Formats: sequence, C-alpha cells, structure tokens
Amino acid sequence: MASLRRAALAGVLLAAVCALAAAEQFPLERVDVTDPDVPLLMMSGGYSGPMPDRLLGLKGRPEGLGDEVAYYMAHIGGGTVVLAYRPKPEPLLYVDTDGDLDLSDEEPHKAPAPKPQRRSRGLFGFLSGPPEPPAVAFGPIAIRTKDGGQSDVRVTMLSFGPGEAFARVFPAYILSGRITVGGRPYDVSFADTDCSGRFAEPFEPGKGYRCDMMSIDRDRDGHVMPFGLTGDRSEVFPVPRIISLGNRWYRLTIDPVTPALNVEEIEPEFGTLDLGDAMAEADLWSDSGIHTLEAGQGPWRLPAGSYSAIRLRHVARGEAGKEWMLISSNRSGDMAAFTIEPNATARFRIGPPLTDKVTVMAAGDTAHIQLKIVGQAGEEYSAGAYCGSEQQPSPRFRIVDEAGEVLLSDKFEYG
Ligand SMILES: [Ca+2]
Ligand SMILES: [Ca+2]
Ligand SMILES: [Ca+2]
Repeated sequence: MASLRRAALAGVLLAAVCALAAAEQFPLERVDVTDPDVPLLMMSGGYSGPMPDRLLGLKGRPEGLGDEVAYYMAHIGGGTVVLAYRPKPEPLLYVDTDGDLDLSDEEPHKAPAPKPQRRSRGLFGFLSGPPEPPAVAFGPIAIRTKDGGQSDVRVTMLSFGPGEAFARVFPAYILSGRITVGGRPYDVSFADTDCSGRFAEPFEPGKGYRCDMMSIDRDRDGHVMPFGLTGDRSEVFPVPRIISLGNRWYRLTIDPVTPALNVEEIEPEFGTLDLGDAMAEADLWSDSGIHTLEAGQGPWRLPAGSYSAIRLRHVARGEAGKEWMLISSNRSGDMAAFTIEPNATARFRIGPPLTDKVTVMAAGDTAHIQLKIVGQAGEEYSAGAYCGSEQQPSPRFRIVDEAGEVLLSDKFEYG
C-alpha cells in the first residue's frame, strides 16, 4: 500500500515537472509600421541632423543632386549608415544600403506626398503641443547589416525650417501576437529597435538604450503603458530572457523565421541586491524585465542576471519633514551595468558622501563648464536637488583670476 502511495506521489511529481517544462508556441505576425511615434519604438533611431559630408569619408556621391543635398549618418545594425537627402523639387533619398561608403551605386528612393501636419505627441503618447513639421516618409528600405544580415527600415525626414531636416530611421515592421499564459491571453509585440535585422535580442546592459524592445498588455486593458515615469507599471521594456506574469516566471524564445514565440514556465534562480541605505531607490532594466525598487523596501530578492540602473534616487528628509531627492538618470557609475549571481548578494552604496566633478571644454574664446555631483558608486546626479516634485535653483559659480578678482558670476543651466 505504502509503495503504491509512493508510486502515485512520484507520478504526481513527474506530472508537475512535465507541466513546468512544457513549452508552448504562439504564432506572431509581421505588422508594418509607418508611424514611429508608438510606445514600442520610442527608443528607436533617434534623430540625426545633417552633417558636413567631408566628415563621412564618402567614396562616391549620387550625380546631379545640386546644392541642396544634405548628408546624414544613422545608427543601424550595430554600425553606421550614410544617407543623402535632397528635398526639392521632388524629395529623393539615397541610402548606403551595402555599407561601402559609396552612394553612387545606390538607387534613389522617392516619397509619397508629405503627410499633413498634426499635433505632436508628448512623453506618454498623448497628443499635445504645436503641430509637427511636415514629414516626408521613405521605405521600406533593405539595408545590409554588419554581420551580413538584412534590416528593413523606414526613414522619415522632418523639416524644421528651410534647408534643415532631421532624419529618423526606424524598423519597417514589428512582430505581434497573442499568448495565453496561466489561462489568460496577453497581446505582445516585439521591435527590432536597434535595426540589427535580429528580433528580440535579450537586454544586455552594455548596449545601453540600443536594445530591442517588447510590449505586453499586462493588465489587459487594450492599451500599452509606455515607458516613462511609470516604473514597473510600464508595459514597454527591453526584451527580457524571462518574464513574470501572474506571479509565475516564463522563458521567452523567439523564432524569427516562422515567426513564433515560445513560452516556457521556469523556476528562475534568485540573488539579492543590497543598496544599504534605506533611502535609496532605483529603476532597473534587466534581462528579467523592469524592476522598480522603493526606499525602505530593500534588500531586494531579484532574479539572477544582468542589470542596469537607468534611474537612481537618493532620498533625504530635511527640515519640517520635507523630502529632498537627488536623481541620477544617465546610467553612470558601478550600477550602469552589474550582475546578480544566483544565491549571492550584490552590494552597492549610492548617494552621500558626494563629490563634485567640474569639466571645462574650451573652444576659441568660449568655455563650456559642466558640473556633476558624484555619489559613492560613481553615479552622477544632475546638479540640482528636488524638493518634493520641484527642482531647486541651479548652483551658482564664479570664475576668478589669479588675483582673486571675480571675472564672471553666473549660475549653471540644466540640460
Ligand atoms: Ca553603396
Ligand atoms: Ca535587434
Ligand atoms: Ca495595458
């Protein structure tokens, strides 16, 4: 009887292990993107301004373009790609699709009539502000990547004034689908944000913001909460290796050829992050998604893996209970890239004692002076503390000559 019970128990355990290991595959479909102003593409491309063509090392140029041609360099597929744009009489774009720095071997791309003006979108995707400049849209354009692959991109030229246009390069399509996990359906999308030609490359701290992005409608309200000040409520984040949904963990693997997404339930290994000071807060990007750490809640148990602090805050209480905050948001210092090992503790100390770092860049008779406040872990804070939600006046400075005479007294500007 006992052995029967043991056998039954073993069977149950085996079934549980099998249930955990079963991977499920969900189809993804290719969805064309013509508007880069969607949350998933917020980190894509950026804007490239015109640059002097003598700096580009071009071996050949397209003929008969006249004087009004402007040259650009865009980051695509782990390298840079040169573009030439002539706005008039009919907009033409040349792209060095084979990366040989020769534009004379390229076909011109023509654009349909410019899109009508519309109001620009703010940080959270709401329509606000003045009308955007007219946009001239090209593509899709197939570009050979550094590793011999192909990246399909679109290029939008935005004119801010006569003779001045900015280029925005973004992926021509995303992969979208619906997965069912824990009995619940979730809409997911993946963008080859860095235009490498490879989808869903998991987050690596060293790549910074040039990483592929994923969105998931986690709360299933039909909208995607963009990345911003929303911390871990954000539904857009760098593609993780593992993701938590409904308190369980899943490994995501993309099959870009089919295309399909494999989802497999796993038991991840955990480690600990200890920031010591109870007043330290952090927003982390990692290969296990976004983590928001709040003051007084640490140390934190987190999945083992790669991390990058994209925002650090040191909070202090001043007189009358006022809350002061120093904010570091430029991925600086030891926490810009770090690892949490399984069953081990990663320790960092941020915030005071602070040191200041002044850099002076002189060009001709102009000097650019930059002040940074540096914390214990090498993290750089903007030089003005926040009290509540208000940033305090920026620090003042004086430039004195050898005799101590004040040559200039002014204050730093934020930026
Ligand atoms: Ca070429
Ligand atoms: Ca990619
Ligand atoms: Ca949502």
